[in-house]
Amino acid sequence: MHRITILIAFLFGVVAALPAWANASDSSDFRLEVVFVETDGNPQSVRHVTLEEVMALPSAEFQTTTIWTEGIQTFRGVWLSELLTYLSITEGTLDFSALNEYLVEIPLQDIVPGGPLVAFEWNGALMSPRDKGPLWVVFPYDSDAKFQTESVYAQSIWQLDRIEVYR
Ligand SMILES: Nc1nc2c(c(=O)[nH]1)N[C@H]1C(S)=C(S)[C@@H](COP(=O)(O)O)O[C@H]1N2
Ligand SMILES: [Mo]
Repeated sequence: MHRITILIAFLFGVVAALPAWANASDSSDFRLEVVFVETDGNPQSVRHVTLEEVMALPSAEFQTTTIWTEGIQTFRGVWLSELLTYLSITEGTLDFSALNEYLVEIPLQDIVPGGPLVAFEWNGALMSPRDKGPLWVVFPYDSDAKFQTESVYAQSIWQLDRIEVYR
């Protein structure tokens, strides 16, 4: 084959591969799994929430430092309280788990606007699983000493992919 033919074949290959590559990096196949575990004998039910659904909810933004980063960070996302309202979750025990199977409970009474934020944007960009995304629960740590505790750090779950509701 001529060198030019090889080059053209290579370019066609690159162009053909582009859509798959773009999809892999834009988290469009991400689903947040919400499992309702009924403790009174009813069957459990599962709901899947897309990133687009989360991003369409009323959003909030704040700036804060974190123990994982250097300097002031900007987070944009949905108050966890807003997401619970969207999912009609008003009672129960809530366990949050991540891609790496890390699991933590966040007490319902602590889930208020100005508390945990389900961030989907960090410093103006979406987050890949590699940098704690696509969803990272963060708190406005600098706004109050009550957010600078080991238990709040433990509730700052990144790569969130599942919420279990026991009611
Ligand atoms: N997805 C995920 N989020 C997580 C963790 C984890 O292992 N996986 N560790 C938690 C705990 S126990 C704490 S104290 C903080 C800080 O973790 P680090 O000290 O490993 O950065 O992140 C929290 N969020
Ligand atoms: Mo921790």
